[in-house]
Amino acid sequence: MSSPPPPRKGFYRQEVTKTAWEVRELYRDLQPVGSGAYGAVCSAIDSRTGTKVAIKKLYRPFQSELFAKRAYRELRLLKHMRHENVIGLLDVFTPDDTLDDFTDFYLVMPFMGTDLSKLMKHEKLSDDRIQFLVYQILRGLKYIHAAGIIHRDLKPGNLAVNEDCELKILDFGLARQTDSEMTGYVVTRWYRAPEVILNWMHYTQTDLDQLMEIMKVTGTPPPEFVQRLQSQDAKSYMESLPELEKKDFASILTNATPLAVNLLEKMLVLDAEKRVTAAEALTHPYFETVHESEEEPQAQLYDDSLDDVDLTLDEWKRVTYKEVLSFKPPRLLDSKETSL
Ligand code: N61
Repeated sequence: MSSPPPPRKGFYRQEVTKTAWEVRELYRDLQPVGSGAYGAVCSAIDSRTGTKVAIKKLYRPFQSELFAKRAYRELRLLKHMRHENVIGLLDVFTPDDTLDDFTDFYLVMPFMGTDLSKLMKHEKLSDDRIQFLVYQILRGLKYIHAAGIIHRDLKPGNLAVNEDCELKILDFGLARQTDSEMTGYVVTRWYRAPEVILNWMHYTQTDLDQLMEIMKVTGTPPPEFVQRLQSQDAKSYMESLPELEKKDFASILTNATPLAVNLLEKMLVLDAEKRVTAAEALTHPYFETVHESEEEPQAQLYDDSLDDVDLTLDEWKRVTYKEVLSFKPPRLLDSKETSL
């Protein structure tokens, strides 16, 4: 039996929950924090700063063209993001020496201790904290949308929060949601935007039920909305519905302040073209005490020209390897400043 080659210089090997991790020596004390079909995440300590980081190892990223495209896209997206309210990359590395050997890479980002889904289960949030959290969500979304990127799975579980109530938008996407996880009275389906449901090509009863729950509040849309729908199935379904009137939000949201109700009336509009944008919502009087236009930057446009192309596995490897090698870490900030 030949023994495995020694780890790359400056790297060490360790088994974490039955899988081999080979990471830079500066990341100490690996602890598993989550896993799924597409990858696994560990927390670690960056020994240069003593700060906690999250390291994601993608599961066999070059096992198929589809996996490779997904892995490439995640790396490119994360490399593009430099904003306090969006997850960004601190580091990316491969333990493989050459393009020919390239099989794995690891994404390093700031560690976030909890998410909004867990936070909401454990505590009742005060109005001030809700205002600060929603402000940060919209500030992050304004940045992401300016890049031309749409988050199609924005939900409390994808909103990471730390002890100081600082929030970052991310996309765990460690596994595909199964149909059964999407069925019944479950949060996994509550946050789908109506246009995401309506643009989906293979509706299940669950999707249609969810759309109905939305329209019980927003009312059914006018015919001009239905005409704009791309899919004939979606059109036929919408035309078959009895007309529903929009509910008075103040009478459903009895615990919300009048300003909050006013903002929600503008955000929860079925027709995405008539809905306020994240950038517009930030200027709403609800945020008067926290909003500062000059402090709400927009991303540069994201180049997605490779997102819809079919490359061979070797080509995906080459473009991904190039992205790994060309990564420049963000400036290491001193402890007074916030990271990324
Ligand atoms: O968040 C991602 N990937 C990601 C982000 C995005 C946008 C929000 C920019 C659209 N798209 N994609 C694909 N990956 C990721 C998320 C969480 C994670 C590791 C990777 O695990 C933790 C991160 C921080 N703290 C604890 C765990």
